[in-house]
Amino acid sequence: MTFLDTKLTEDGCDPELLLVIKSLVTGCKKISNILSSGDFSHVAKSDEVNVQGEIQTTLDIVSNDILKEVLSKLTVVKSIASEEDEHILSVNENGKYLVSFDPLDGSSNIDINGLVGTIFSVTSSTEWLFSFDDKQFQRPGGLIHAAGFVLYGPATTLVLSTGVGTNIFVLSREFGEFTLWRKSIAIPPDTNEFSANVGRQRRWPGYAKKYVDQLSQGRNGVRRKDYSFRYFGSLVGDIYRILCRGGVFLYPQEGARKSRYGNGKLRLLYEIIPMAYIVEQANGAAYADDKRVLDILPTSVHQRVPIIIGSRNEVDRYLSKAKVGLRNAE
Ligand code: P6P
Repeated sequence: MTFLDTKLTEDGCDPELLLVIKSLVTGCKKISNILSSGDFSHVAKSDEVNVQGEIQTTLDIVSNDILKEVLSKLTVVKSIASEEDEHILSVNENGKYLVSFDPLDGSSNIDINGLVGTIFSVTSSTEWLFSFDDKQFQRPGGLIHAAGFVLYGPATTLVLSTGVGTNIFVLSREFGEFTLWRKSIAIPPDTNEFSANVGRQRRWPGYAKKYVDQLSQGRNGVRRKDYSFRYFGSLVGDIYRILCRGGVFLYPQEGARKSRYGNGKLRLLYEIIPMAYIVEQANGAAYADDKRVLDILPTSVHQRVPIIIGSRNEVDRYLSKAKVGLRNAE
């Protein structure tokens, strides 16, 4: 029994759910090996554009194929939703679980040797819907059974929650498996670090602009303390830092008519719901405007939402502005 098996079994993880998680982890170990192999032939831009309108690297495609291949062998999996595929993939009509993933989040950072990762979540299937029916994935994130992400950094780390806290495992190259590194993560409720693409601030709602302006004013402004700005341009990297030492990450929706991010940039089903689950299990908070992420009912597989996520007290301060701003905008 591996370290991961032991910990998840101790946490009361259903054996069939454990099988799905282990298969995902096996796929991520393969992706990690490719990334660290030094074979940059996979980094090349393919001539493919995915459903998001983003040019895929061959590693996006390879990672997507690896995860679909390991999951397609499991009779307990009914359907798969992937960022890289327009439509869901049917696996087994009688499967118990649905799996959603972003196979290689932040892949635009590969050619600068930046942080990338795999994000996933597992939820129950719906008996009366066919395996090819997208409507199966229209379930609030609060119902998921497990969420995690693997960060391919200097070390390959697995962040995982099955509903009894959030734990961090690190891939031991010696043993070839993930060993428990940090148990029951607790995100500090306050922080002095914030994370956002402030190059897009002019497009944000007024309350979001005001919130970040006040952070930038530091001790000379109403917040009366200085803040640092940290941004990897990679959701897995920014959330991992927040889990380790606190912080708040935001990607608001953009008001400009021609902006493609009118509802935000990040995808609800396979990026934001798993991250919200992981962060809440670590005493943090995650909201899309004034709505708790895990209460939102997804309406489509590739739906985008705005997000603020991280240290709970900091998220609450943003929400107090958002609620006023949204009321005034009505
Ligand atoms: P921007 C990566 O492409 C990604 O989907 C997330 O990993 C990351 O948080 C975000 O987009 C970065 O977006 O607009 O700052 O490059």
